[in-house]
Amino acid sequence: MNKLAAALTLACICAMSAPAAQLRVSVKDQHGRPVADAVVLATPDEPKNALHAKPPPDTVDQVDKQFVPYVKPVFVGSRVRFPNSDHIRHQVYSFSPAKKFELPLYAGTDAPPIVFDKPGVVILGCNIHDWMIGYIYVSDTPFFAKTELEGSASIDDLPPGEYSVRIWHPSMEKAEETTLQRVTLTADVPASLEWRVNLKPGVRVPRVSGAGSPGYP
Ligand SMILES: [Cu+2]
Repeated sequence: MNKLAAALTLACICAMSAPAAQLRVSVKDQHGRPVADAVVLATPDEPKNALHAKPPPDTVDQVDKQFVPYVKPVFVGSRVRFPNSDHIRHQVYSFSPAKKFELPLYAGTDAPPIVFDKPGVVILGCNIHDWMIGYIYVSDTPFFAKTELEGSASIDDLPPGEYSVRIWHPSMEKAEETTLQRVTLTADVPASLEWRVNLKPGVRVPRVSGAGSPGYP
């Protein structure tokens, strides 16, 4: 490569890497306890040229007769596979308006991927194991994250600007629209937002994982 070509290449790379902002969030419940599995959604006022040309393929596994992860946020248009890591068969379905589907009884990785092409909450169930419940949150914005066990999450590589940010959790008492917060994101300093949300008690009964759980044919 001659010097001019090298200089041009460098200029292109620099132009492409625009400064990005970071948003850190913390979610707690009415008792001040950290809330895991909350989806955080940041929507810019000005539509941004989303860098996510094609969403990466995602998976929701089935392990020990539970959906793993319990909550899975994906960008609208994403393909999701539902591998079955159990030694029994599952029949995954959803009746949710955002995506109605049913995967006939299957084992292993036999099931074809499902495309989630409409924003909204998709509640997953299994026709064989009534207690199995999981959620796919189909996001209308490419800028989202999910809180970890300590109730925190971070959305990186955001174009600077004005944003509306909301959260969603399967046990939240109020609609996600009530959680809206405004924030201005700049490239130099990470921004932080906090939420305190009321969760309905005792919605989820996690099953003990590991040996001893009986199998079904
Ligand atoms: Cu099942």
